[in-house]
Amino acid sequence: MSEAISKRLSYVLRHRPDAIGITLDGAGWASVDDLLAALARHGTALSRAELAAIVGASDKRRFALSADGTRIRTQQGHSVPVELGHAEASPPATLYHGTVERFLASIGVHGLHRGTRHHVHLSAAAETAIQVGARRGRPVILEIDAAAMAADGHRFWLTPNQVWLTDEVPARYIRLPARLPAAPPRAPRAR
Ligand code: HQG
Repeated sequence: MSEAISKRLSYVLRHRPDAIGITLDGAGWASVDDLLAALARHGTALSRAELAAIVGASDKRRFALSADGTRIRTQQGHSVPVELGHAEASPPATLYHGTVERFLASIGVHGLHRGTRHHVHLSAAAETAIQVGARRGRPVILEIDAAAMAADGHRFWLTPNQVWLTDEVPARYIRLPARLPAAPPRAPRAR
């Protein structure tokens, strides 16, 4: 139940606030009162305590409540125009991106693009990238030469929940690591 509500919150706060008739400010914040009233009008009655519990339980700290508890936003992943004001930061030498094999040919030519999101999402930990890639199938982990990107003037931002953001990753900074997750065993061929 709360996972379904969490997904609905992500959708509304990142992509379609208009779907329930609320607005976000320039930094992506919505009024908690407006959000709860709008959700109730659209069939998802939720108390303030239940909302706080969902925010606290989110595995990746997707949501943030303002210090006074009156506003809520998602930390990244928007397609609506917001300026989140995340801190620009100097990245570790290597960052990781999890994807799947079917995207590799295109990524090899075009690099990593942000698609409908505002940024390309990267992580300092390879394990995180494995989880991100696994949403789509057998994960493939790309190593990003973040040190070279930064030296060449690419900018990076770090969200409070430790997602590294950048505008794009040109193909020349992307390396396929040697250690890929093990392939599933092949069925023996009939002779
Ligand atoms: C791929 C979730 C072809 C890219 C996760 C990815 C993350 C290309 C997909 C966060 C490409 C975009 C972000 C190119 C990139 N050609 N495919 N040139 N460039 N791609 O969901 O990084 O649960 O927008 O590899 O956990 O997968 O939403 O980005 O597979 O943190 O909080 O295009 O979303 O967090 O997919 O995931 P996405 P992502 P939440």
